Amino acid sequence: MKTRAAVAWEAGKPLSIEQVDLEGPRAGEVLVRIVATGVCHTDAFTLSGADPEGLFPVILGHEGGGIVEEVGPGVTSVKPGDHVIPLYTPECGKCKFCLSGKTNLCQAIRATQGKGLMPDGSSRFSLHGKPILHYMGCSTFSEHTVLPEIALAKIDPAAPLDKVCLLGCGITTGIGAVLNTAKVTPGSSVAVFGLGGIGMSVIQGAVMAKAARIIAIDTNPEKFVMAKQLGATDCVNPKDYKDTPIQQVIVELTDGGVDYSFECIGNVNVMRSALECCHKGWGESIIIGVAGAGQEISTRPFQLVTGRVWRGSAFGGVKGRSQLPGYVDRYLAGELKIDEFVSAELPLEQINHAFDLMHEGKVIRSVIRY
Ligand code: NAD
Ligand code: AHE
Ligand code: ZN
Ligand code: ZN
Repeated sequence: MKTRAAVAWEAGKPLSIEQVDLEGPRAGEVLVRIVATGVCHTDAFTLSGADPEGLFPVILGHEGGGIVEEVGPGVTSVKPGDHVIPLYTPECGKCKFCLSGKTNLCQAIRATQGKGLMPDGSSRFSLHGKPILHYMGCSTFSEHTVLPEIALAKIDPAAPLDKVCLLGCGITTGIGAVLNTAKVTPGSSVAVFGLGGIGMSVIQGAVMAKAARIIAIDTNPEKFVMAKQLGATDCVNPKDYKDTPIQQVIVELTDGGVDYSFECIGNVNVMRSALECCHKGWGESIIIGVAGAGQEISTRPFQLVTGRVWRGSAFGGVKGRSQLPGYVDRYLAGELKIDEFVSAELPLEQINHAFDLMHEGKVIRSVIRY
C-alpha cells in the first residue's frame, strides 16, 4: 500500500512528506493506522546526527497511538479494530530479560530494531524500490506502520488516541522513573533537571509518590508556570546563579542535598550536577536524558563512595504490554494528567514546525494528528 510519511533522508535536514510504499504484515507482524503521535526530544536527537545508532533514510517517531488494520500469520493477541500504543521497548514475555523480573528491557528484537529493521532483517518501508528504515521499532511519523505483535500494547478503546499517544514515551518515562526506578518514598525531596515532557512527568510522578519537596530546574523560566501547576514546590534557574555551581545551590536549599534527582535533558555536565546535588549517604540520581555519541559522564568516585547512587531508566522501567494499559486506565479514571502536556496539535505537513517549537522551548509536547 501507499501511505503518507515524514521521511528523514539525512541527518540535520528537515523531514520531507512523501507517499511511501508500505508492505503488509508478515508472520508475527501487525499493520497499524497511526491516529496521532507526539514528538519527543529523542526524535530530534536522532535527526541531529548525534545518535550513535542513527541511520538514514528513516521514518522517525515513537510516541504514537493507533488502530490495528491487519494482522499477519500467527498473530493472536490483537485483531483489526483494536486500539494500540506502539512500544519501543517490547515485551516478549519469554527472553532472559523478560523472565528476570528485574528489568523492562526485553531484548527479543533489540538487535534488528537498532538497525532500523523488522525482526526478519528487512524493512517494510520503501520509495522507488529503495528501502527506508524503521525507527525504534515504531516509525509513528507514518500514517500507517508495521510493528511486531510483541511491540503493541492493547488499550481501552475509550481512550482518546491523540492524548494517550503520549504514554508511548514521555509521560510513562517520567512517572515510571519515579515510581519504578527511584521508588521515591513519601516525604522525600526531589530535584528535576529539565522541564520538557519528561521532566514535567517526573514532577507528576513525584506528586503521586507524595514527595514533600519538588525542586524544578530549567534554564527556560517559562517552564516554571506549568511545573508549579503540577506540584513543584521550588523553581530554580541556573542562569540566576552564574558564580555558584547548581549542585551547590540545591545542596544549600535542602540542608545537604536531595533524596532523589532526575536528569531529563541529555547533558553530561548536568548529569554530574544531578548526582552531586544528592544527599551524602543515600541520595540517588536517575539518568533519563540521552547523550550524544562520544559523550561520557564523570564525577569524583568519592561521590559514590560516600553513598550517592547513579541509576538509569528507560521507558520508566515500565513493561509495555502488561503495564501500559493500566496507565491508560488511570488516565481515564482521572488519576493521571495528559491533556495538560499537549501544547500544540499539528497536521503531519507541519511536523518540522513541531521540531522548531521544541527547540525554541515553546511546547511541552506537540501532537501530530493524521
Ligand atoms: P525537551 O526538549 O522537551 O526538554 C528539555 C528541557 O531541558 C527544556 O525545557 C530545556 O529548557 C531544558 N534544558 C536544556 N538545557 C538545560 C540546562 N543546561 N539546565 C537546565 N535545563 C536545561 O526534552 P524531553 O522530550 O523532555 O526529553 C528530555 C530528555 O530525555 C532527552 O534527552 C530525551 O532524549 C530523553 N528521553 C529519554 C527517555 C528514556 O527512556 N530514558 C525517554 C524519553 C526521552
Ligand atoms: N540510540 C541511543 C540510545 C537511545 C536511548 O537510550 N533510548 C532510550 C529511549 S529514549 C525514548 O525517547 C532507551 O529505551 N534505551 C534503551 C535501548 O535499548 O535503546 C544510543 O546512545 O545508542
Ligand atoms: Zn521518547
Ligand atoms: Zn523479552
